[in-house]
Amino acid sequence: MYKHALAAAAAAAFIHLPSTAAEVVTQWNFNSLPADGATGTGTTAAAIGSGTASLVGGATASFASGDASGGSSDPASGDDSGWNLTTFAAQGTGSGTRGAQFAVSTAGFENLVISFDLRHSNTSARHELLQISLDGISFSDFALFDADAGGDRWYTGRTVDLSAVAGASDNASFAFRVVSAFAPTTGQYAATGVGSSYGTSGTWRMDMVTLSGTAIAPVPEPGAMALLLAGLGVIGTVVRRRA
Ligand SMILES: [Ca+2]
Ligand SMILES: [Ca+2]
Repeated sequence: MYKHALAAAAAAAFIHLPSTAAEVVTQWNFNSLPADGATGTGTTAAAIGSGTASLVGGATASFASGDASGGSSDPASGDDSGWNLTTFAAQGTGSGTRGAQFAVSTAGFENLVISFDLRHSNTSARHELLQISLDGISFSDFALFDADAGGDRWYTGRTVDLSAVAGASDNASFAFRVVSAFAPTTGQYAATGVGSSYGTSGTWRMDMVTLSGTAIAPVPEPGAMALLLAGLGVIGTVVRRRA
């Protein structure tokens, strides 16, 4: 019994096992803090962690209910807002240029996953591009989503896995965008609603924009590693002598 306790205590002292559980690095829920009972007010400040949400390409935004039209995945009730984007590009122009940008440092994290909810109005663009940037300046297309179930409804849990993207991890300059895009091969925006026509005043309402990851395990310094090995050797000697 004693030798097991000794070994456990020694191991705990020398070995710090890193956690591999995914955790939220930064999340936006767009809800007022403190809650004010009005979904028409909200915030672009991160609810968890830190980062900067901004509009790109001439898009404008207000706040509107995150519960309407089936609701986002936000568990908040009573004051659940979404970030309501509009003023999109004219038909046939500006694919991949208008929407929202989120700058988040991934310093200390790897195995990154981005997820978000997006409600498409009927006259909004049916296709959304997720773009990523490793320097916070130049963005490249990473994933295209299609709101193929129609408009005036939420698409929850849009997800991209960045674990295979070299340079996304541990990067203080990381950023991503969600922007409207032409339907593939057409050079035109498709309206989300069946029978609807695309219009620049269509809306995209965002909620639960989340970057998750796992903490990067610290690399032991050579001195610490030597100490660890020496400690394990001592434990082994003690255990053998007491056996
Ligand atoms: Ca509010
Ligand atoms: Ca919300």
